[in-house]
Amino acid sequence: MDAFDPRPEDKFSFGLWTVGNPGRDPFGGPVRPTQDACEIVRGLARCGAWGVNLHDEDLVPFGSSAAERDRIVGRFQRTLAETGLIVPMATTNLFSPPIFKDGAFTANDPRVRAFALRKTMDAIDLGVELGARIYVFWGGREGTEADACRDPQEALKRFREALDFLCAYVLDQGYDLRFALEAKPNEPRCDMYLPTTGHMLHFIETLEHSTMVGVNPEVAHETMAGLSFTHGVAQAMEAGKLFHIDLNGQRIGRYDQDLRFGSEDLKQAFLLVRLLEGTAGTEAYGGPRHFDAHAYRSEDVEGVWDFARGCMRTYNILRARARCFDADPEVVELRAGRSEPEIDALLGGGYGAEKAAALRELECDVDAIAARGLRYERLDQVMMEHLMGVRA
Ligand code: GCO
Ligand code: MN
Ligand code: MN
Repeated sequence: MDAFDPRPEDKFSFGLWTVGNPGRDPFGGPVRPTQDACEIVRGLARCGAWGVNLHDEDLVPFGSSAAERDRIVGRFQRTLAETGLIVPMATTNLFSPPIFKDGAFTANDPRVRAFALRKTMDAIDLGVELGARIYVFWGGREGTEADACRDPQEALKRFREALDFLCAYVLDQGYDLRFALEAKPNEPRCDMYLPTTGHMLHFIETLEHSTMVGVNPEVAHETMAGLSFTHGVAQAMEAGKLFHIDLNGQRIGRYDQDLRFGSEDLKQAFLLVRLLEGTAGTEAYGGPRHFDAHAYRSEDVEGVWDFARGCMRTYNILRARARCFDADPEVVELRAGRSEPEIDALLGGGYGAEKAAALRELECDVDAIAARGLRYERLDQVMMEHLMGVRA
């Protein structure tokens, strides 16, 4: 045990499908045995995790009878009570069953869309029964290869209709549940609808019950698109829409790698943890820190727990490094803004004719301002030295 080992107050969670991933890929079958869901919960508790998330089918196999479902759920609930783990988030598998090969909520066949709604209502009931307060929607197969198969505007309308329906279902049942939409640019489809967190943030504003819907951004997904994950997350936080987050590791330009958190993109991971923890003085994120990642295919079950501990330790180490960085007097000085209250007053609080006139009168030595060095090289190097552990 050391200061970086996870504790329940760190709010770390894993999906059953993450540590339960048997190492299957498009080129080869499983390399690890399928672990029983209750065993996974016990393993997570031993590692210091706080929560476990699931798709309906991770726990209750597709096509189970009602009696079978209740038996499985009862056993799972007993294991949760025994270990103290909670289920903060649940979601629906709308991508594995072959019926969803053309998408679920956006599929052209209305019977597929109806089945998707029905499956999601059942999965919401299951999630709520297990205590989930957040419900994730990842548009697994909502996309195309043959793009002429449907008008992409129609796809958005269908997606909206489905979410409006499901929000109303949740309200009708009196459930205390919020939705979090997860974007991904491609994979498994050639192009997915609503490919980035930015697309999602706008789409949410078009929903009937938009206040109960936020985002679940994933490191890998935004990085696949070559975007700054930290900036996307910051936009979601600023809008009060960061309801959940999927942490993992990813290199730009690759398939969805879902690697151990921080293993490939340490600088971005540092900036992300700094943002989430608010070490620079901004408001911290209070929700679950969920790892949507899996162990290398080289690993046996013991290696899976090395992977899980690694995700959580890296997060805690980065949090400690970010605190040191933001408390460093040199950093405080390098980041100090130039405050000129009179100009700030002109810039803030909206337009006014007098302000416009005052702005026109303001003295601005453009050459002197342009000639001033900003010392961002030094700032970034100091950050790197904190990150590399040579500055305390
Ligand atoms: C992926 C996604 C999924 C979702 C999960 C929960 O690329 O496979 O990240 O893992 O996060 O289905 O919605
Ligand atoms: Mn993913
Ligand atoms: Mn994900």
